[in-house]
Amino acid sequence: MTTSPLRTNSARLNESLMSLAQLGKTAKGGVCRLALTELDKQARDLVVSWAKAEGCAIRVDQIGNIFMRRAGRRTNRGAVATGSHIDTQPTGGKFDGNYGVLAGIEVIRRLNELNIETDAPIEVCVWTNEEGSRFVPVMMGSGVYAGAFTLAHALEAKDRDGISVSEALSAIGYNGASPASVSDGAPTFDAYFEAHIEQGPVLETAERPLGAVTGALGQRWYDVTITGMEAHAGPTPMSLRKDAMQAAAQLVTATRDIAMAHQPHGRGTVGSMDMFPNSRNVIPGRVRFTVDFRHAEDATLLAMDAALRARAAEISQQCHCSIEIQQVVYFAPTHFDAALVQSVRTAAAALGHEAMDIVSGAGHDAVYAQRTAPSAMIFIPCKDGISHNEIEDARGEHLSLGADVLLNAMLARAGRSS
Ligand code: HGY
Ligand code: MN
Ligand code: MN
Repeated sequence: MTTSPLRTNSARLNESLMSLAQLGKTAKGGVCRLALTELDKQARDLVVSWAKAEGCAIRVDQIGNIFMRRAGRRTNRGAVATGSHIDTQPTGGKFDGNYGVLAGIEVIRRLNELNIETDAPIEVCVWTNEEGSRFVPVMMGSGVYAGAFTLAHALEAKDRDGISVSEALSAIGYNGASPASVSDGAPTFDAYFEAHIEQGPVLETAERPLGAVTGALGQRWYDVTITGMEAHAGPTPMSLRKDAMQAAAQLVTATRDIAMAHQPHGRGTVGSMDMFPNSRNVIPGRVRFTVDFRHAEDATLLAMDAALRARAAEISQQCHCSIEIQQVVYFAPTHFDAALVQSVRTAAAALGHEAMDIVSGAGHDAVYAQRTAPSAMIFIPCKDGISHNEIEDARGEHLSLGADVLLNAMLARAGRSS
């Protein structure tokens, strides 16, 4: 006898999303809640208060990851976990990351409401600094957990004002005590699911309400520093200049050209740039900018790296400037656990929908979770495929459907004792 699939409470989920979105809300309807700021603390406190109200035990680790645990009948089984992040981009939206955490809270609320005891514990995670906007590396909390980089490397990372992760964590009171990495003894999961908006146009264009995420693009992030010579914009002949901006302009264009040469999955973005001294009648002596490369194949991502460095060497010669390229993030393309991805398709089908297989262009904490336990993601469409933008939006029926899939997939994995 197959039981009919459970449903979450869409009104309650939406209410939680809108309440959390108040913390850092912007005039344009988005959210600016950078990692480890006072606003991040308030959001963390709010989510923890909701989990405590559901009887969850709370654990905070040394990089500030929060684990909110609902007990299962068997205490010796790894938790069936879910979660995401609540830090946002400076011009972020209400749903990126926040949706995955609150869908997890809704799963716990619904299981409590239905008095369902699961075999395995259920856990909802809030991962520290997923966005990588204030502090690099990106997906920092889950990366430390999975051993992608050390706790020390993460704690010493500094923002533009020279504040370290360690100082910021202490300032908001989330410098937890429990081990932050699996290798240091952090508990491993039985499985990890993450619900997230797609942040691209594929599902909406295909008019599909659910995505079964089979994997994610690999990424390489760089800090580029170009050094020339400040000089007067008037008396300095063009042939004698060491103009760092002219060199930067060519390398920025090369970033796009390299991505375009590796379609359909190639991505190349220069998202942040500073110039010095930034005065209209001084030839720029130094330009710093970021490069974000992505691809579905690791070998191609490496070829893009080589192309960038080769082009930089040419430009350096031509412009008489030095060019330093420092790689600050690397992770290979991810393939999520096939059986767990199948459980997402099965839960979607039980709810009357055929989930569309899709590869994530964005990185997610599930990418690092997959290094430690079988992981899978559930995508829902977002309006016009727009994200990392204050106008980010998603439809209520998709938000609740994604949470329904999460609830049923997690329950199937955790097992039901009552
Ligand atoms: O950059 C990403 O893919 C994610 O939003 N951190
Ligand atoms: Mn995200
Ligand atoms: Mn994001």
